Amino acid sequence: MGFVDEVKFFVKAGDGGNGCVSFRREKYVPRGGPNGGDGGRGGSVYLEADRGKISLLDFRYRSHFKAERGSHGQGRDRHGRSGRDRVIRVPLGSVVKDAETGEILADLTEHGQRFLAARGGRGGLGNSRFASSTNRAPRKATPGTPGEERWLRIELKLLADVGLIGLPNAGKSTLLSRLSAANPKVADYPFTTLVPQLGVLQLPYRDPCIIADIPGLIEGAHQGAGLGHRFLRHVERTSILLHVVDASSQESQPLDDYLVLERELRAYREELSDRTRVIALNKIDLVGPERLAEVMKMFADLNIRLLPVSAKTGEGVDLLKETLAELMDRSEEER
Ligand SMILES: Nc1nc2c(ncn2[C@@H]2O[C@H](COP(=O)(O)OP(=O)(O)OP(=O)(O)O)[C@@H](O)[C@H]2O)c(=O)[nH]1
Ligand SMILES: [Mg+2]
Repeated sequence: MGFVDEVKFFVKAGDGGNGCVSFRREKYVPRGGPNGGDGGRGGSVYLEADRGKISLLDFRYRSHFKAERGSHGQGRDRHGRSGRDRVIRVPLGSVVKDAETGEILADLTEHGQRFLAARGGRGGLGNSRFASSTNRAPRKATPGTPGEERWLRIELKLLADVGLIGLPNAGKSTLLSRLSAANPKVADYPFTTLVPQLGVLQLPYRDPCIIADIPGLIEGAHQGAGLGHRFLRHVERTSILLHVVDASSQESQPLDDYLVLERELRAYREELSDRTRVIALNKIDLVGPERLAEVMKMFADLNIRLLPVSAKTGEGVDLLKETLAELMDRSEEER
């Protein structure tokens, strides 16, 4: 499938190496002093956000990650080598939790941002550290401390500016391919899109706008109907929700579809109800001008930006792009 957005895995940092007990042995020095070196530090395990990663797929093949242990100290005051750190690359938007308590430990949203997942153990001290005027030949050294270990969870919440939502077949993926260079699968059956897709909308004189297309939602999604509502997680952080409604369906269906979607959004997260919204009234190429006027009237009371488009022919798409650009500017000002 290529897209994994929830994983559980185990991290174990390297143990510290032990300190060493050793004494000098030289021909003409009868009682050589202590020369046991310290143990090396154990390697740590880090998670690092990487914009090149789009999913947590790597974790499907591997659930245990270990950093190298520190080497033990040796005679002649040789300290043990430190263990190498282990860096696990994760996608931007990775929310790291303690798998046992559910506590959020980190939210990795910027490229290069790191989280220390398990700290390496400290190296033990060699016996040369314990020499004193009263004890010139200490037989004491300390062991290294164990590296930290724990179970973690990552829940990926994609970072996008605009979230495309709608019933199956509304034309979300077709619209994404119009707005961006993305080439998602499009077909005339429901649930064509099974996992979220990202596209980049290039706007003149502005930062590119990232659009997330998620699988279609149906009534009862919050109770598990269809593919359920878990993919809504990926629009949680978007500043704009772009509703795609099929304008070509009969009677009051376009408005009913919209209302179903809104109910599902609310059932998922109440906070989503005050997110900026735009409605793309799609498939207008299938609708005559009179019916279009009728459908638009149904939405009039909602007081939400309504844009008639055809994702298929491209009609209205430029105006939609401009509207998104304007709303993006506004949401940046508000921030
Ligand atoms: N006539 C017409 N057909 C459209 C338009 N937009 C999409 N379609 C068709 O509608 C069907 C569904 O389109 P998709 O883009 O796959 O719909 P979706 O909302 O992504 O569907 P799911 O991924 O299943 O949720 C396809 O057969 C498209 O060709 C449009 O503007 N006009
Ligand atoms: Mg789709």
